[in-house]
Amino acid sequence: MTDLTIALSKGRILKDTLPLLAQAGIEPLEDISKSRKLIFETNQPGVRLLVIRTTDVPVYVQQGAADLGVSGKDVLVENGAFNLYEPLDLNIARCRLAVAGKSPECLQKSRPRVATKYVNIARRWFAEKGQQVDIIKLYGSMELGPLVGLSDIIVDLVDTGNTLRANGLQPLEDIMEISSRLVVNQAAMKTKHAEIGKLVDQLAAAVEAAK
Ligand code: PRT
Ligand code: MG
Repeated sequence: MTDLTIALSKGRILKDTLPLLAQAGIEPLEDISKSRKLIFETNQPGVRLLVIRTTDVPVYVQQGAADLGVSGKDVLVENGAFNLYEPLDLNIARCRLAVAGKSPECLQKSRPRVATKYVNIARRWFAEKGQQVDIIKLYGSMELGPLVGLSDIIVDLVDTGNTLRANGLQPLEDIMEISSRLVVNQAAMKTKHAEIGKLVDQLAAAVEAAK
């Protein structure tokens, strides 16, 4: 069997990915959540899992250090999905990317300041609307921005809306629906076509079964 390396996003995506992989017949030999290791062997000889930061997954797959990966669509759109195929929507870790603020009036400001880690998506979104904005790059906790006067609005992921509500914010505009995607290195898709094709089919069946 050809070796296959699969890059998984640690955190919330991982939790939803493991059951799909198990359905496709791939199970780590030890409990990932109880380990500090970064590489895990699986019940399938030659198939190993890397557990890394979600923003690093596309990089590993683009560079060919992993053959496949699981990445949030937000990360793929923000950073660009060069040298990658995206054959399957895994329908997990679903949420939406939205503009949020204290009130709808925040959007009416002539040049609102936007705090976000999604600077490329935000820049594009407001440019397409013809709205001038100042983008402030943050690495997390965007919700704090409007509360302390750092920004007028934010662009962030929203699921239940609880985090926004807890901070006195509300969603103002939806930018895009987000879920996690299977990504495949383009060269690996050719050289390991049979193995990867089989895995994609098995994962697609697991996604359907989970619906
Ligand atoms: O820790 P690290 O910096 O590496 O990354 P991270 O903390 O962003 O990773 P993690 O584990 O949170 O996973 C991030 C990925 O999960 C994102 O890239 C999305 O693809 C996906 N995802 C799905 C989400 C959410 N749903 C989500 N709700 N990522 C983050 N959130 C956060 C959101 O930023 C906000 O703070 O949850 C809060 C909103 O949730 P609600 O339910 O209160 O609305
Ligand atoms: Mg986190």
